[in-house]
Amino acid sequence: MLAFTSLALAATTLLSLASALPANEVRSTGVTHRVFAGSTTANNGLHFEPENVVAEPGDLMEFHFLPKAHTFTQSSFDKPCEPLGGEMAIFSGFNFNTTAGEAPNVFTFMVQDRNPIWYYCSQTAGNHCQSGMSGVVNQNFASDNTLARYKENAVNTVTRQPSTDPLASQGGWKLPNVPL
Ligand SMILES: *[C@@H]1O[C@H](CO)[C@@H](O)[C@H](O)[C@H]1NC(C)=O
Ligand SMILES: [Cu+2]
Repeated sequence: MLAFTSLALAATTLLSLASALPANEVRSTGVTHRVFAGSTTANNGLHFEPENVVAEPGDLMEFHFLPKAHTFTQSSFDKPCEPLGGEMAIFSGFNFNTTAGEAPNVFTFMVQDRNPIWYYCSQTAGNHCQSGMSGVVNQNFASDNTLARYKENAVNTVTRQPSTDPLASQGGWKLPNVPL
């Protein structure tokens, strides 16, 4: 019993040590990829632009939101329009609504590795995800998992939200939208 207790203690210590470490171990490259959510030209505005980005670990992805209310919501390839489970899934929340021009804040996260990051807009008014409002960072171009297929598979899905709170965001930062 004593051994068990000290093991449990050790595990707790390790856990608290791990959470004390800086969350981000990837070194910044200083490169920022800007993506516009809700283009006014392509696909009647239901579009991320550019929607297929290749990024290095340490690059920033910076989302600029156009009218009216869009989100960045991470998903798997296999389940379009459904949020990726777990605490590491990236979600902007509906914090970037705007009636004209770009929202005053951007949503930014740092790319951690070269694995694909699939994402969609979780706006259900107008079924943005089913209409093709989705994108990918670091698609594996050797695989059949293409963005075109993701969009095809999205058509007959039902959009799910990562949280019952539409403003809950995780995995990124809400930062002021600074002009270039
Ligand atoms: C943005 O609009 C969505 C509905 O599209 C709403 O749920 C959300 O609360 C709005 N966000 C803010 C910050 O008002
Ligand atoms: Cu949208």
